Parts: sequence; C-alpha cells; structure tokens
Amino acid sequence: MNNIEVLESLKEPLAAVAVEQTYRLDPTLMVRYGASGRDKCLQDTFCHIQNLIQALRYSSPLLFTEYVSWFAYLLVNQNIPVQDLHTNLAALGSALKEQVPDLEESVFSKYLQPAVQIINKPLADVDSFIDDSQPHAMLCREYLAALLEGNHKQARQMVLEAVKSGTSVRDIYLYIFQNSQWEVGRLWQQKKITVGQEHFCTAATQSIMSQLYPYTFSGVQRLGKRLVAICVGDELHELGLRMLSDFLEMDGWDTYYLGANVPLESILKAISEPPADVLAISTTMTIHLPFTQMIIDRVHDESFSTGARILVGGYAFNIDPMLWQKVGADGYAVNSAVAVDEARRLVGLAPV
Ligand code: B12
Repeated sequence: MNNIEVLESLKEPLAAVAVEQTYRLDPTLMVRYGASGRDKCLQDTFCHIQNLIQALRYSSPLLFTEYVSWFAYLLVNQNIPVQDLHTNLAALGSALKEQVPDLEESVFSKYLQPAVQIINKPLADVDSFIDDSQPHAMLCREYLAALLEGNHKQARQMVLEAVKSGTSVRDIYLYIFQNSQWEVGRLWQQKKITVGQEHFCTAATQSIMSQLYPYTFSGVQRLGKRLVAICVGDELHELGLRMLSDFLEMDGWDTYYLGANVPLESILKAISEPPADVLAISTTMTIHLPFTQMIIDRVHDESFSTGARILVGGYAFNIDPMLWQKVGADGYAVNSAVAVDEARRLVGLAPV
C-alpha cells in the first residue's frame, strides 16, 4: 500500500487519536466546549484528514493550505480562537507520526507545516465579491439585498428590467448571479446569514435564471455539438454547472444538464446515447475529487470509448489551476464565459 492508501484505510482511527491528543495538549477545550465540542472536533479532524489525502493524491500543497485558511476563517467567525486549530493540527501531526511511522517527511514539511504557518499569521479578511470596479456592482448589491430580505419578486423584477433595457444575459449571469452567490458564501462563512438564506438565494436565483430563457436561447444558430453536464457524487453545488450549461447552449451547443447526484451508470448512458462530444464535470468540494477521478478514469477507459472529451471546473479546480491536468481531464475553465472557448477547442472549433 502507498502512503495515500494507508491514510485512506486509517482515517477514522487517525482522527480519533488526533482528537485524544488535542484534548490532552489543551485540557481547557473540554471545559470550554463540552462533549458536543469534542464530537464536532472529531468531525472536523476527519475532514482535515480527507482534505490532506486529496492534497497528497494530487501533489498539491495548495489544496490543503487553502482548506486550512478557509477553515480558520470559519472558526474565527464563530469566536473560536485560531490557537485551538493550531493545537488540533499539532496533534494531527503527532498522530500521523505515531500511527503511520513510514510516512514521508515531505507530508509534514510540504503540507502540514505550511498550513500551520498560514494560521500563525493574522488572518486576512475575505473581501466582498461585489466590487465597485466590476460591471453592474450596484445592481448586484440591490439584487442580493432583496433576496436576503426574502423578496424574490423584487429581485426578479430588477433582473428582468435590466435585461429589457439592454444588459446582456451573460452579464447578468456573471456579475449578478455568480457574484451574489459567491457573496452569499462569504456571508455564511462570517455567520452573517443562515443556511436557510443560502438555500433561499440559490433557489430564487435558479428560478430567476429559468425566467430568462426566452431571452437566452431564441434564434441561436446550432453547432451540432452535444455536451452533457454533471456534478459528481455527493456534490450539491449545481448552480455553477447550470450556468456553464446555459452559456454553452447560448453558443449553439445541445446541452444535457443532469445536475447533482447522478449515478455513474446514468452518466455513462447519457454520454453514449446519443454520443456526447464533451462531458462537463463540476466539482466544488475537494473531498469530492475521488468521484471526479472515478468518472474520468471510467470514461477514458479503453473498453468504454465514446470519444467524449472531458471538461472540468468548479471551486476545487479554481484553487489549484494545475489540478485539471492531474486528474487527467482534457480541459478546464475558470468560469462559464471562458468555458465556451475551451469547449470549442476540445472539439476543434474556432474560438468565439
Ligand atoms: C449555494 C451554496 C450551497 C448550496 C448549494 C445548492 C445548489 N443547489 O447548488 C447548499 C446549501 C446545498 C450548500 C451546501 C454546502 N456548502 Co456551499 N455554497 C454555496 C455558495 C454560497 C454558492 C455556490 C454557487 O451557487 N456559486 C455560484 C456559481 C456560479 O459559482 P461556481 O460554483 O464557482 O461556478 C462557476 C465556476 O466555478 C465555473 N464552473 C463551475 N462548475 C464548472 C464545471 C466546468 C466543466 C467548468 C468548465 C467550469 C465550472 O463556472 C461557474 C460559472 O461561472 C458557495 C460559495 C461560493 N464561493 O461558491 C458555498 C460553498 C461552495 N459551500 C461551502 C460549504 C462548506 C458547504 C457545506 C459543506 C456546508 C454548508 N454551507 O451548508 C455544504 C456541502 C454540501 C455538499 N455536499 O456539496 C464552501 C466550500 C468551502 C471549501 N473550502 O470547500 C463555500 C465556498 C462557502 C464558503 N465561503 O465557505 N452550499
């Protein structure tokens, strides 16, 4: 077994040992957070290990350092001192040394230590995703404010009026829908909004998007190319994929959007009957990369050759811009606008 397989097989006992050690290093944790805090610490430690494994699998320290800084920011916004994460990561380091004595030194020097160094420094605040230097910032702010007040109709009205007065649907997607959703994530992380509001904003935006279809797809010249779009495994983040699909549809592709939670066999059927030119896979959470990998391996398998090229994207791929090559995809794009030319490249069409 290699290091990664060993860690995969030991992740549960490893998390338990690391938590034991965390509470030994700082006995005040039990006083401060009680038994439920300890349960939460176990879940979090398990999550750290899962993220570490993915970072190791793809030789990408960036995946782990980004995860740790994201996690630290989440804790601080819950009034939990970063020092507690420090203790937890130190304990994880000793648990790894104790439980997997053959583990290469680079796991510590290239992954754990840089992550600890990041949280040793004062944490930078995450800037708002609604930035005055970007187009339509004011509309985006007003749209989000309406949604956070639960006013779906007002938000829809603003968008429809903007489109009627000449704002392109592509701009609405990128500068209103995408930026407001990213801002929702930041506000959730800062504990300024609830998960319920996060769901509401997403559901409302999905519904408003569908009301733009009369402006989106009419009169587009077809390219005779087919794209199937999926999210992998337990990945629930599907709005980015929907957006990608709609951009491609606006470019003249015939898209077949399957969304989240699609079983492997259904994916394989969807790309074979009729044959797809491109399979687009969206991955937000790093811990879902094993599903992405499984699908890529299966689709590239000699015995199952449909000729579909694989395009990947989503939050996980945006963290490490080299990751798409490491998973063996044929292409990647940072957002749905860039994805149009990338998909065209994959099927030998000239860029727009
Ligand atoms: C809405 C949302 C949810 C919804 C999703 C509902 C749905 N039907 O989609 C719900 C509530 C279910 C959810 C759950 C969770 N979420 Co959430 N969620 C978000 C949020 C706020 C917005 C996602 C979104 O709509 N983005 C807008 C789209 C347009 O952007 P995008 O996804 O990046 O897509 C663009 C590009 O990436 C690219 N792209 C995307 N896919 C593809 C595919 C291809 C092929 C290509 C080429 C390009 C491409 O093009 C897109 C358009 O330009 C994000 C914040 C964020 N920064 O995205 C957090 C976020 C992703 N969630 C997060 C977390 C932690 C979770 C939860 C664990 C906890 C929670 N918040 O409840 C669970 C996990 C669920 C799971 N198992 O997947 C974190 C992830 C952090 C991390 N380090 O991984 C984020 C970043 C929030 C944060 N700031 O902390 N979430």
